[in-house]
Amino acid sequence: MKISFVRPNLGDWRSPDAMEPLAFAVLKGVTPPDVECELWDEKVEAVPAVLHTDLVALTVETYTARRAYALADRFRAQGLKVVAGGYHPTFLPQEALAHFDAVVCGDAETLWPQVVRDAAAGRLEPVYRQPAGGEMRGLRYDRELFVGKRYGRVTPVQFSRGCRFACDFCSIHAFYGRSLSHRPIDEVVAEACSLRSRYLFVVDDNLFVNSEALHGLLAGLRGCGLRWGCQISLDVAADEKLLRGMAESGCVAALIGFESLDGANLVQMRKKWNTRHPYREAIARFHAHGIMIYGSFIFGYDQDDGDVFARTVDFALENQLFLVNFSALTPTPASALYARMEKEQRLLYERWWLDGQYGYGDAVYRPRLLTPDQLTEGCRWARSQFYCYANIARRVLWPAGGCGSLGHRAISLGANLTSRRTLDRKLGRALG
Ligand code: B12
Ligand code: SF4
Repeated sequence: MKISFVRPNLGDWRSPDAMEPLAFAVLKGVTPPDVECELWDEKVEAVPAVLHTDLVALTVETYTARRAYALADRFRAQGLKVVAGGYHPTFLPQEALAHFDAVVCGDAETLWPQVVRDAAAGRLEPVYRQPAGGEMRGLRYDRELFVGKRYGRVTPVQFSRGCRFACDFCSIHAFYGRSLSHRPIDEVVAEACSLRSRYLFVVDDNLFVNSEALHGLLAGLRGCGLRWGCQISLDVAADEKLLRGMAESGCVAALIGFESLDGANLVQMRKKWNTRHPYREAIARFHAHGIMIYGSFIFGYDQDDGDVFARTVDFALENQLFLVNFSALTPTPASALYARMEKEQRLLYERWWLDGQYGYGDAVYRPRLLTPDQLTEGCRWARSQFYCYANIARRVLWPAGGCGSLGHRAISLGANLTSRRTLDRKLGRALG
């Protein structure tokens, strides 16, 4: 038997910053050894028009759903069986079943061998569902599928699943619920040390699972000679010992979800806890430890007016964030935000992710104090200001205190140029 794993991109184009799709490393790790596997990753290569295989397995996110459905329709027309997994089909299995023979909801390592057996026997069930919170001990991330493909220098690694918080816009809570689990520290450290790349990105949505787990991980990584980045909640800044541990184990950059400078917005998005950690002081503490900050901001919550864009750009520049993400608030299926927007009848599209009129980065709902066009254009303007060459040069030449090594500057320059280029290419483009 042969399985073709496929990662669709937002559309039929390549992405220069692609990292290995870890979902397939997990699936490959539990696929019976006598099954032949291949990967087609549209982020780094074109997917062939015709596949010579027995089963096609696609990973599907909300932003890639339109493209994934088109590919699935094409492969089904060739008589192939097609399976979907990942966030979007987990949230909307019925939508996906119009294009797929089977949908796997949730994490899949427990069920995948069964799916493969059922496919081989010609009796796939429409829906397989693995409950959240399964054991992560012994998970094997088999990276053989990635050999020879043109991924960037940064290699993804996973420590935990789930998040302690439940921000209303985020898909993580909808996917994992309250469950929170992490891999045994020795397994993660052994994997991290065995990778060819010294540059890692820990993909967890919030690496601050709890103090004990994080301390353990940091102690394990110390002395491994790694340089790594992560996504972590702002409250870690209150713990000097953890910050020191992050720096000593090689952390050079952290993505922090600041989301908004307005307290009422933070309350509305269920992120009030951010208000307990004044942003300027928190950022300065990271910088003092040589950890650069990638700030994530969302525009369009109910307190945002026409001034919010300039205010936020000023904040990001003044506080020497090395990268930012300025996004228009975008309700995704199954999130609390989506339910609220639907109830308030503020959505502009029935399903923006399938709508040919929607372009990446466009507003998809009616904000309170802005028009949808103001929101779309305000985000673009903010990005163009932050990523203009003069500001990139300023950040690289005069970095925040503690982040001035040659290594920091090289990472900052590379990441800024890539972000600038990628955004220019993606913004406004139709999905699919
Ligand atoms: C790293 C990451 C990225 C990286 C890219 C990753 C890469 N490999 O190239 C970067 C930074 C580029 C990125 C970009 C974006 N991302 Co992103 N990203 C992630 C993140 C943090 C980790 C992904 C990962 O490696 N997970 C570890 C693997 C092992 O888990 P997994 O993918 O969930 O796979 C398991 C199951 O889902 C399931 N499964 C998954 N696929 C399949 C397929 C089959 C056939 C089966 C059976 C099972 C299965 O089984 C797997 C093993 O148990 C996730 C959040 C998360 N925790 O997953 C967000 C996430 C996937 N991203 C998200 C988003 C929104 C984006 C962006 C659209 C953001 C933006 N506005 O631009 C972009 C563009 C995405 C794109 N497709 O091009 C959302 C998707 C939400 C949704 N409803 O779809 C997530 C969930 C973050 C969030 N908090 O909401 N992202
Ligand atoms: S802290 Fe981050 S990962 Fe956790 S729910 Fe909020 S946005 Fe999602």
